[in-house]
Amino acid sequence: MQFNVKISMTLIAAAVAMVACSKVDAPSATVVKIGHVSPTSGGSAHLGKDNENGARLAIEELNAAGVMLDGKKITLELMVEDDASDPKQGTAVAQKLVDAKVAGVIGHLNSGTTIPASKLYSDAGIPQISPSATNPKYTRQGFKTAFRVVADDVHLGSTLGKYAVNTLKGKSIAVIDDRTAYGQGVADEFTKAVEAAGGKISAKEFTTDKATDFSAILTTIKAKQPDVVFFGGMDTVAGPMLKQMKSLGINAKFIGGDGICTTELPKLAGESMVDEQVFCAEAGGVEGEAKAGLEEFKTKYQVKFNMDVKLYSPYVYDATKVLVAAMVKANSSDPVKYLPALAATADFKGVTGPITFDEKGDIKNGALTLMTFKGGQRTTLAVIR
Ligand code: ABU
Repeated sequence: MQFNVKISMTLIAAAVAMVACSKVDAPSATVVKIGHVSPTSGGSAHLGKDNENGARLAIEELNAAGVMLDGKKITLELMVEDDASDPKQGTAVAQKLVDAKVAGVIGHLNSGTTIPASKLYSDAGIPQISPSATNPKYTRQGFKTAFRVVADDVHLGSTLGKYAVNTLKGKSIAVIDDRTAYGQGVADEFTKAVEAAGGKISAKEFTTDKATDFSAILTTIKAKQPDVVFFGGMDTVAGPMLKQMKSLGINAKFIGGDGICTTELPKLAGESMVDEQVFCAEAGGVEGEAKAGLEEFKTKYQVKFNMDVKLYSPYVYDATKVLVAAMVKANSSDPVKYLPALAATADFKGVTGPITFDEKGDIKNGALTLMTFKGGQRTTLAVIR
């Protein structure tokens, strides 16, 4: 009798231990971690937060809809990191994500952090989709893990260079860049296109992505009587630059790439920015019926975060959904298994338009949206492919 009680107690203890173990193990078996990196501190923190919001919205929707892999419902967990737009911090947080064994990474925002981080993800075999880094080098390193859902600086710089000469009729075009991988790269492509279109670059100056005083370079530029000033850099620097151009009496058109093409620029430039003075291009765009999906996203974003989309959150949202769609297609979150499905992404219906990757991992037939600002609002001039 005593012997039977002992056996029963042992069996109960074993059963309790099994239940306890399964309680500890169950969540980790169903959680799939996805990394997101952007600058949420520093000068581009507002854009970094915008990107992060896009990823949060996508993950929330995917979890609510329910994602099944290999017959099990999984929970997607977003692991967010701040690279402060700094290449060294970018590789440090990339290593952190590699060590955490994330299944994929969305990011980074800047070319200067995305390119060095991509080597770490490639070495670890972790797929990465950048929603906003436009330097062409990112997808030209031969890494099978690098993807991008926006057009690159070759497309941006060449379109804007032709526009400066043929449409703005610039006769004396000054070029400034912020010496980052993005700023310098897009300025070089712009310069090539201006010269190819028969235009004249009258001045070439540079600054940094943290500078606030441009009086020396703007004074040099003023002597060349520019009618167009191109800036390769971000909105945080472009805003004060526009203010100082006005103070110095430089009444030139101001043109730049996607980094200045944000809904924040009018706030950063204040009264100094006049209607149809600034021209820029977002590295994506939709036309016709496809605009409804993007507008719906913008409304949803406004309601959830109580602010407007600043620039690239719709592209982050799409990139996150593309990554998870490839996992679903491969029925696995193991990068070895789902990477081929990701590379084969074709005609994914995103809010930013159809997404198909080419052999480098770039978006096929990517669009640009040429814009100006009127009454403090971005106004679309044309969607160009
Ligand atoms: N494409 C503009 C902002 C991000 C970057 O490429 O650095």
